[in-house]
Amino acid sequence: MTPTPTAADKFSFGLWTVGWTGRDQFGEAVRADLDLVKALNKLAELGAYGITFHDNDVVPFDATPAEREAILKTLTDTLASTGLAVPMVTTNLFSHPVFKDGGFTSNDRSVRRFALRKVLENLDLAASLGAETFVMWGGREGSEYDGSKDLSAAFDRMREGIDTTAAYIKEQGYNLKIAIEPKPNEPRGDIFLPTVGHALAFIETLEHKDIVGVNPETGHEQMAGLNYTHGIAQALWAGKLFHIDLNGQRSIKYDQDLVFGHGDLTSAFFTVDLVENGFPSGGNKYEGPRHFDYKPSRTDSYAGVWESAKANMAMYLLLKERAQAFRADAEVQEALKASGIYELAEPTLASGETLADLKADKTAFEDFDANAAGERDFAFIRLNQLALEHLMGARG
Ligand code: 3MF
Ligand code: MG
Ligand code: MG
Repeated sequence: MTPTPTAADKFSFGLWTVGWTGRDQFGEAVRADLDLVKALNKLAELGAYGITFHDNDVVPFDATPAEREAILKTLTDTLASTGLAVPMVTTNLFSHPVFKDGGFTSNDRSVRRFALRKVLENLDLAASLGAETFVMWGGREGSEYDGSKDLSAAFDRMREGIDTTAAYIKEQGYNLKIAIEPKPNEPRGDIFLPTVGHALAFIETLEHKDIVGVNPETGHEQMAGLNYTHGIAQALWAGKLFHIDLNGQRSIKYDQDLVFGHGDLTSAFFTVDLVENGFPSGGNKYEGPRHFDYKPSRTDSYAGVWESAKANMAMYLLLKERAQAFRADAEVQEALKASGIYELAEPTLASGETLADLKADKTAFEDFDANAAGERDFAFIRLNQLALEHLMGARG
């Protein structure tokens, strides 16, 4: 039986996901435009608790102020009638030709000033809708040719753009945090801040780093051959996991944006295990939305689009059931213990122990039997087999 999602599961969807009409590099749209009211009604009916959007997913780039107001009225009315929340808002600084060399890091200063204004306008909207996270994905911030950018100046401008955005949030008293979304490439040949690690290091250089974190996406890390669970774990550990984009990716290739779990299923199991069950010995826990950022395959009609929305939530809930059963299994607990996983939480030096104490402790070095310790069987294979048996529904 597939579990039924409820608002308590905190599932949210980008409007650009179910609303993707299938236009890609090689082909035209395969589905008609999706009406805003219909999208919200359908997502609420399927069990989502929230929606997210780029400014231009809702209000066209060239809308007049009157048109903007009318569309936003429809949006707020439909949010009220469906009960859907808007936990996150983001700005499109990548579609219009003006952003072809980036927004915050375009070589053209007038474009950078325009990008900043576009972001400020959208922050006002985000705050008015009660959003708590403002995602910044710099899809066009990057280059195809290394000689086309002064890279040091580009990082200065990126820092200026994000610090100015953060300063505005504080000045206005908005309850918003910024989450930088890393991606290695696509649409630019190389995008600045390509991985979670690059973004975390960059954040440390900001004046307003207290309200800036990350929004890691499954496929973006996996496109670079990296481990998504490790990425969100490091962000969590650093207190910087403000939001997540869940989807599916099969190995290092173009950005597939598959349904969550339809890519690397084993990795998805450990992602859900971490998000739902936390670190084995405690630590920071992710409490934010379970947000899906995927693309319904262009082979499918709208019936398939709604199936894909359901599939994301079903995959998550099925993995959650299995991850909970995994942790609750006495044999797994015993295998975890045997693997030394709880020993890792014990500090290497005892509380108050000095380096002189360590040097004086002959059992740590002079009398330590490295050969005997080298023979320890951590039994990680058995532990992983137990995890996979749970994943496959073969146990409990
Ligand atoms: C691209 C993405 C983006 C971001 C979005 C901010 C269009 O691969 O993942 O989606 O998620 O711009 O949330
Ligand atoms: Mg993406
Ligand atoms: Mg994304």
